[in-house]
Amino acid sequence: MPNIVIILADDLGWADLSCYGSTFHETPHLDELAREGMRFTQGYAAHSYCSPTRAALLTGRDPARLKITDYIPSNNKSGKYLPARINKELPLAEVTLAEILRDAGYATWHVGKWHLGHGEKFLPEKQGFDINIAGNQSGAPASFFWPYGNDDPRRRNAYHGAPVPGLVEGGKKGEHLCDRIAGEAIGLIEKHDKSKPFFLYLPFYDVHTPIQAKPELIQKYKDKAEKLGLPTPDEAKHFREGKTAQGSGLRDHLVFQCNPTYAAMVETMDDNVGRLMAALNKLKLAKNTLVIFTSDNGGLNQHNFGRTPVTSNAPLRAGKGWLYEGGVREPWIVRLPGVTKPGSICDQPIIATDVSPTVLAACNLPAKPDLHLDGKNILPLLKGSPKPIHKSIQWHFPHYGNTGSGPCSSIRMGDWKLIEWYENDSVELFNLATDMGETTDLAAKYPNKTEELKKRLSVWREQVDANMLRPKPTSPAPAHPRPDSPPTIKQQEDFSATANVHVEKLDNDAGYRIHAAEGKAGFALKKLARPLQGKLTFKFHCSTPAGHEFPKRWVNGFLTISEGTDPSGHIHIGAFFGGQKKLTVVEGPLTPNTPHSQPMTKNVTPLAFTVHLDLAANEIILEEISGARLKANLKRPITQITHIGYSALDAVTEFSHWKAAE
Ligand SMILES: [Ca+2]
Repeated sequence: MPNIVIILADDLGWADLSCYGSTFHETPHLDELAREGMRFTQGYAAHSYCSPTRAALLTGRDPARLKITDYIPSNNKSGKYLPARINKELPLAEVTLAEILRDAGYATWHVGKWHLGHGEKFLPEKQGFDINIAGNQSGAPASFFWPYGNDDPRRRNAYHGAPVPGLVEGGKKGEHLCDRIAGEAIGLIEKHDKSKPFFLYLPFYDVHTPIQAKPELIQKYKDKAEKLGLPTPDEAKHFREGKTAQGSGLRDHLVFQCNPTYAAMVETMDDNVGRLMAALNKLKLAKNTLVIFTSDNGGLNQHNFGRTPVTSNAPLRAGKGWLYEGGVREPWIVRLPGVTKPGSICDQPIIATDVSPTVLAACNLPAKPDLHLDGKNILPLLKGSPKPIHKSIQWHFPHYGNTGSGPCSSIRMGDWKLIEWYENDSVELFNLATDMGETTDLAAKYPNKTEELKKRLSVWREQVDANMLRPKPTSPAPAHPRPDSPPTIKQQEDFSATANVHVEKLDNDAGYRIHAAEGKAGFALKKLARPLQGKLTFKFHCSTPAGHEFPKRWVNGFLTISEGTDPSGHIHIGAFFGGQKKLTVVEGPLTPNTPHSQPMTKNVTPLAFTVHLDLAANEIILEEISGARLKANLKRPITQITHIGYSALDAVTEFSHWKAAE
């Protein structure tokens, strides 16, 4: 049975490789892989975001059937409707390709990004992988350089930028994550028990954000850009399309590739594909190894929050997060010696959902049509058949995307592609044979074709039991976003009293994340073993969890001290940032209106504070990391502190453990 290597890039666009037309990026090793195998010109991801494609690739089931139709955990935005519900993990009941191959005698290894569920229960080890290196709930590392942000709890939240497990040991300064991951994978191949075939699933974190690359390679592409007369990405971005795009619209984005840092990242990933292939050749395994290379969604051709755009998928339209071709069409290369003719090109549409049934066919293992309900075996195409494999291909996105797309579904049948937009019940129809850039909506010109595809899409949604948008509750939203009733005080793990908050304990010394109820102030307090008196110094910091989006991206974080749990006796010491940007000391229930406030130092986030308390002198000094200080006297002196904790106002805020010194 052949060894199986599936290399999945992250956010790599269709046009990002030289062999797919890039004239700026250099990808000699992937070009070589294509020369040795078959290159698909119309290969697709199963979705326009990460997690759904990963789930489909490993199960042969459509993301809509799996109820994973957005990245996990979803941005949960709503518009005219509430978004569809999603599974926040790949259910353990699903049978993955790793489980089938393990049962068939394969060694099964996961090395890289998992992003299919939070917590121990849903790790790759629970889905058929003997070994998992670097995979967890996270969609991206906090840093691409060792120790990958593992050392800095302030740079991550529960999903985005969570620590990359298993890679702190053995790393060194300057080590790039892609080099390390490929090195770990090569190590497994070198050491493996030769009596067993292996399945290596190698989902690189590259070339997802944060866009970070080796300085010498960045310089190489800066020089190249200059030589080619290319502008910087910030100069080159502008709106090109978006007139008919529905949702908040395509934002500033690149219309050609010119980002040196991204190009450098692409090259590093390409280098590592080369290293892996060299290792297979050296060990004389390449002849008996099926290698599949693709990506999980389209290239990020725009950037939220004013950051520098990354790549362009031109001539395709749009990018990551959209169901236009730029969001879903991918580089797709398959090398299977003895089956794929070197240098062959296939123009038939295929999709990531086809991977599992195809691998089984290549291994001569029985097909699992009861499991792989949506994927097809593409082995006939690999052998050179020109016949279509799919009658149609569908995508389902009942969400409000973080790159601007409104909720929609799409279907491709033959050369036709229809996108159905849910907010206003409209459709667009394109002919990809004559208009691969989806510039001209033909729905009005071809009403019969439009109706046919729309109907087929509707039948398909029924077949896969797709989750749909939900109506909004009819009750009016609260008019005034301030606490309007006494807080409900409850106990939560680690805290003797909490009110209006949900507390998440972070899995290391980062401390806690406090989710304040919408429009409310809340607190979490510990009861001290003995009251504190006299002079005290506290150190703590707070920050916005990375990846939390507006309106929850503001931080209003306070150290709270008190003689009891009654909110009227609390003293909150900390900062409003977001709209107010004020250092403050508040007595009593927390509100943004306080006399004890002064503007905080600009652009200091996360905020580290030292609080000096002198109860005898009735004095509080709040000191920012920058040295800015706010001094306050308490209106109502207190003689002792019995409770200490944190407060947050209408925000999700992360806090370190406070440290007190008498
Ligand atoms: Ca991705």
